[in-house]
Amino acid sequence: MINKKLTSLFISIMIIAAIFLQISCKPTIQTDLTKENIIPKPVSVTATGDYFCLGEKASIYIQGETAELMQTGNYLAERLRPATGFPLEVRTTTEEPGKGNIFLTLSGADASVGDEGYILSVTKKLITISAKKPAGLFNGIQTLRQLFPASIDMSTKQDFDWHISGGTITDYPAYNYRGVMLDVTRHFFSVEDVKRYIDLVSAYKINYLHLHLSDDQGWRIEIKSWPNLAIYGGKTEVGGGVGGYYTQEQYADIVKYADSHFITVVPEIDMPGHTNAALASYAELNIKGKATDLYTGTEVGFSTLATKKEITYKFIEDVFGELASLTTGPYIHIGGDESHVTKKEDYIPFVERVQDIVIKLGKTPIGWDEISLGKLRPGAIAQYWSSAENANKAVAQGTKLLMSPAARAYIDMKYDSTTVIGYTWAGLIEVDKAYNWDPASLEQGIGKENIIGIEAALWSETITNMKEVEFLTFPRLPGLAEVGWTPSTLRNWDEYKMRLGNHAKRFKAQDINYYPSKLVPWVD
Ligand code: NGO
Repeated sequence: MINKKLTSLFISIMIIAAIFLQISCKPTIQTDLTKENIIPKPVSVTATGDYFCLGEKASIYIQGETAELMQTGNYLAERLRPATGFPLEVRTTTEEPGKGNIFLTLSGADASVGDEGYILSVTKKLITISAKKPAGLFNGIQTLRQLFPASIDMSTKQDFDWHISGGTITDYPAYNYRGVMLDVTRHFFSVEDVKRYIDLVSAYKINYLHLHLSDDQGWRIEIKSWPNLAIYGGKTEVGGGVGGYYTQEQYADIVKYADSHFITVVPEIDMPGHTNAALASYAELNIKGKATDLYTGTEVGFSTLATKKEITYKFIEDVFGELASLTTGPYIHIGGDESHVTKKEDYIPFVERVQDIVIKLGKTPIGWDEISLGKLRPGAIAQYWSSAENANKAVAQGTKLLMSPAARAYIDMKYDSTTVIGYTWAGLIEVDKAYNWDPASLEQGIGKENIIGIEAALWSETITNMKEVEFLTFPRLPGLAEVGWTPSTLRNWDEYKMRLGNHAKRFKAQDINYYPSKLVPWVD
């Protein structure tokens, strides 16, 4: 009798538990995958109307055992664990896992998705991301994160139904280079700051981080063969603050962290202008052999290396030699902008020789658009920022361009006249202006075939801390990331601004200090 009662009680509990589970996995919001607010907008999305529910028992399965795959699986687990509170173990497998799991695989994706593309399929049973390369899986993971409720980005456990809409996303980038530049010279930013920046920008599929490591106001990377550069030249910054520099160990740590987010670091040592910090550190680099004073102002174009002295090229070989050995990516940026006090007849052979130094080290030189005044070496890249004439000169030499037109992509510009920080020399850049342009039709004579990609540039004369970095970066960077990722035929400001409005919740979950532009219908 007692046994019978116990059995029926057990059955009732099981039924209630089953109903509860069912209810707790019922989506409370829409389940149409095509209506999700993904940024950058994917190439193709089809919906089934179904949904997947992530439960406590879910694991992340990776097919294959390479360290990079494992790292990618762990990355996803680490993103999902805090808010879900689920253990989300990462396991390897040789075949498709059972119901309720996430599956990352390097087989099954069509070759047309390329090195960075992915296919994300969500069924009631399984979430599958397939790609040709781990970078593609990582990009698929960024999309997946955006399919969960925004609370997924919170750092503490949230009570939520972690369901996502069913369907298939096939996606790959329009441009291979989607970068952001951070100027760590005018004001110095710590290793932790740079890592947070990497965290935030990688969520929008940015894959290059250009670090502007030297300028008039500071030298920010330890060079063992020329130690004074960092010790003395890194002492201060704009406004006279304490400045700082990265030791080589710290810098290597940044590069490693970026690599683990599929972001390639591009180091820049600006020359022959923008070199006062070096000229203050070593007298012999000056034309007159006398060291300059450290500089904490914001003027540009007043300094130059002694382009006719051999010691200058020894210095460059040493600096780039050390930097190349710390660089896992293909590029070294040689600057070359605004060398107003270098004579043109000195500037041209200088830039040509410096390109050769970089190439000899096995790296590819990039320089600001002025470098196209000289002969550009095969494979070199010119970064268009202000002169369409220079950009066209580069194209005429068969050189590819990295597009950073100041009036669109300089995210150190103010949003509007009331923005407290930022510059105005390239105009005010509201969120729509940063979004509403097509790199391939911006300038006459420059088409998609001439362009490797785009880069947002954040110069730091007017910003001193991460809150300010975030304010100028968000929400313009997600838009610029979409300019680089999504085919222009699929982009439209009126539709984009609705998607962007839905990212406010995500910004808040990550404590991002963003600019709440009036042009965007924010959904809190
Ligand atoms: C210019 C200049 C930088 C300034 C920046 C400020 C380039 C390539 N050189 O861009 O030194 O910091 O504008 O917006």
